[in-house]
Amino acid sequence: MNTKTVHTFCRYCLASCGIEVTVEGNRVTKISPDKQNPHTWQDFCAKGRTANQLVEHPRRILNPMRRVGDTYVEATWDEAFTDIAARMNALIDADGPDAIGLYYGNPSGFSSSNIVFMNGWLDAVGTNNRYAVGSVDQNAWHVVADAMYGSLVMAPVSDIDNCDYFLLVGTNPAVSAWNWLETVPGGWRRALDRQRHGARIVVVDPLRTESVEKADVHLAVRPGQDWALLLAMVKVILDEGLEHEQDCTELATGVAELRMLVAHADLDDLASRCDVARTQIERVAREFATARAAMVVTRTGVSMHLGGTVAEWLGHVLNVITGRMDRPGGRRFEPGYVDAIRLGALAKAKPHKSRLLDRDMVAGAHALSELPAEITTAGPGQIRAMVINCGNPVVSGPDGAKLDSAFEQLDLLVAIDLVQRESHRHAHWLLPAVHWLERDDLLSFTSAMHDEPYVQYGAKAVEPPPGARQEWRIFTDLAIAMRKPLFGAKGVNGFIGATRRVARLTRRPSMEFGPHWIDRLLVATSRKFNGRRVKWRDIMANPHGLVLGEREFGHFREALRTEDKKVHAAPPEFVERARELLAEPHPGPPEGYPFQLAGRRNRHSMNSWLNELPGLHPSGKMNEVVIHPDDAAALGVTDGDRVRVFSAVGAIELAASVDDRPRRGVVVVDHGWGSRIFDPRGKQAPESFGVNRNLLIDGGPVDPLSQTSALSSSYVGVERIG
Ligand SMILES: Nc1nc2c(c(=O)[nH]1)N[C@H]1C(S)=C(S)[C@@H](COP(=O)(O)OP(=O)(O)OC[C@H]3O[C@@H](n4cnc5c(=O)[nH]c(N)nc54)[C@H](O)[C@@H]3O)O[C@H]1N2
Ligand SMILES: Nc1nc2c(c(=O)[nH]1)N[C@H]1C(S)=C(S)[C@@H](COP(=O)(O)OP(=O)(O)OC[C@H]3O[C@@H](n4cnc5c(=O)[nH]c(N)nc54)[C@H](O)[C@@H]3O)O[C@H]1N2
Ligand code: SF4
Ligand SMILES: [Mo]
Repeated sequence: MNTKTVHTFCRYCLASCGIEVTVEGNRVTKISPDKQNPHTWQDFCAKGRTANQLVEHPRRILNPMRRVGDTYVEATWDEAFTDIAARMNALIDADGPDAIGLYYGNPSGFSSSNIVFMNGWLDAVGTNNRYAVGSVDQNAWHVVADAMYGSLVMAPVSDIDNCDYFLLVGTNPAVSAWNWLETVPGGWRRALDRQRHGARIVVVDPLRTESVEKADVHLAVRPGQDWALLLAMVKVILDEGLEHEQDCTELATGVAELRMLVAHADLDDLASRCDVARTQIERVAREFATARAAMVVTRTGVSMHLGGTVAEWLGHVLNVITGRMDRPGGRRFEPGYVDAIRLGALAKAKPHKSRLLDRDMVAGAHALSELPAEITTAGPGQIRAMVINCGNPVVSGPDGAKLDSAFEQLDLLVAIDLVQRESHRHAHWLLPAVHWLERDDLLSFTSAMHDEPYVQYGAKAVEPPPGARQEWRIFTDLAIAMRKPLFGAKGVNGFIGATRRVARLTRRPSMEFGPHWIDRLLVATSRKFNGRRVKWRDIMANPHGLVLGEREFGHFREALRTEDKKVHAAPPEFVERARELLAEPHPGPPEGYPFQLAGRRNRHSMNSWLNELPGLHPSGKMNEVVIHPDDAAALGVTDGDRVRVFSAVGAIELAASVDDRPRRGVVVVDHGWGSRIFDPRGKQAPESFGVNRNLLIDGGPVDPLSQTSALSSSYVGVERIG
């Protein structure tokens, strides 16, 4: 049999590990780390190693499937587009374009073309009902980047190898691989290497995580109270004059407002809110401010709370006021070969206020927590049809039961995915997607997130099943079938049709308009490194990836998009929200729900998927609720007992694991479990792995700035069953 080796990179998470794929015929037989990759193989993990198991998933959707009663039958793409287009157009004719809604999830960002063409289709339809994973993930960061640096996508990267003091807040890089909105290959390993040379690692986390175990200092913060902890550190630094003079005057504006804010805050009050000793806060603040080189990194443990944006902001403030931006060992701006900030500005969505709650969009989308009511509440603008693009919002978002029942009421639900998961239960159409092992991607939009100038072509290793299609193709064909101009630009559909005819006549598929045209254009107009622009043929000639130049400092100022070209250290809306939080009573559990529910990621799962792969999880593996021994004793719960965890909106039953990793009063249930996998082709019973802990999260309260739900700090009760 024909054997070949393909060098490409894993597209499950932003670690983007370089991999070597052995292919026999059209089957992947082995995936190993590509040690010739000059930049990104070091975080290689079992998820990448087993990626072919998803490609060959026994329940994979192989052709479009249409719901008929309680079962599905396979159909052609023509039948799918004709039916979906007719039904959507009828809804639009009757109710207007907002009758169509769309949710897109995390994997959409790992394709170079998905989101571009999805937005093209959304603009064709003209709907404002756009929902995204951001409100259960990184919105706080977008909001902060926009207000402080003038761009939603301005992502400072970690300069690990020069850092002497790591303050890691709400992140577990030992598991999640230092890759949330940045790609720092082997980031955790490199930080530990610095530690061996004298650097200190401080981790702020309510749990004693794998990262905490290696850290020098653990601050076991009360969930959702990082804002108080970080505000206290800002206060110590400003009150004691430990700030970086020059950056506080020349780089940033707003330091006077920060001083005013902290003047009103009391250290003992803040310490008691976050439940970290005042002396410990003071010590870490002083050490951080006076370290030769230091960085604060804030991630999802910070953002998934009602005060998440303020905490995210204060993390950035600490970096700014102590002179950590654009300096060795701090947070750099990597320009990348593509100017993502410029492209991001071009792609800005039209502003829109949500129909029922009158809220603005955040980063081009409305909050997932608003979606159920937007579907179930009658009136102009009600969503009647939905597309789910790479997502599992019933499991990843708040109050999954409410969203599930809303989906059931839709006139039309279309899911684009590899398999049928929980959120696709009520789908009228299942459209088969293409796995990244079967897809070419040039992820130029994330080029500024790598911690050195880098480019690699994500070559496909195998051909997709003949019935599967990439999302860009699906959105293009759907726009054509609906007779709505892709990108909202008149004439585009006709032009695409013409290129398709030329491609057929000349038998040159590349003549057809598609994402490769955009890739070529982006490379042709890319930034120069060392006076030279990378050429398409250079990229193709370097399948292991190509480091384009040195890590450079000095690009941060020029990248700022604020009008005065300064960092806005105290955006008024953040200051006001901080004052609101300061005026709130001290956090405490409501009657009947004494525990805070935190979450965790598993090295071998990717959010709500991959839990089912035999190569990653022993069969029958479930999630558990982790309870501190003192709490367990008070509840009369012992290790392995079945317990019920309940909140005002839901209840789940699972086994207890008694363990002193969480702080007292905090129970932990890993997210991403409890997503059934259906079998639309084989008609076997659905398989289920664990329970969905997000059924316990009330979607009502959100962080007003980022519209994020309290996914990691909601209150619950626990009781032993039987
Ligand atoms: N409680 C709690 N909730 C959380 C989190 C948490 O830490 N705690 N984390 C949050 C975070 S950070 C995130 S990013 C979200 C994730 O939330 P989502 O993005 O909504 O959900 P995922 O679990 O990533 O599911 C992705 C789906 O995309 C499918 N898929 C994979 N690749 C492709 C592809 O190439 N094409 C198509 N069409 N489909 C594909 C998968 O099969 C899966 O069904 O969850 C959030 N929810
Ligand atoms: N193996 C694996 N890797 C992944 C993913 C995955 O699902 N699996 N997902 C990828 C994605 S989409 C993302 S966004 C990134 C996320 O990357 P990270 O943000 O690093 O994600 P986690 O590993 O969940 O770390 C969050 C930590 O925050 C802690 N935490 C919870 N509440 C609080 C709080 O109130 N305050 C503080 N200070 N800490 C708190 C949790 O205990 C947890 O240890 O990881 C990416 N990498
Ligand atoms: S899933 Fe694992 S192998 Fe893939 S990019 Fe992330 S860390 Fe690397
Ligand atoms: Mo995420």
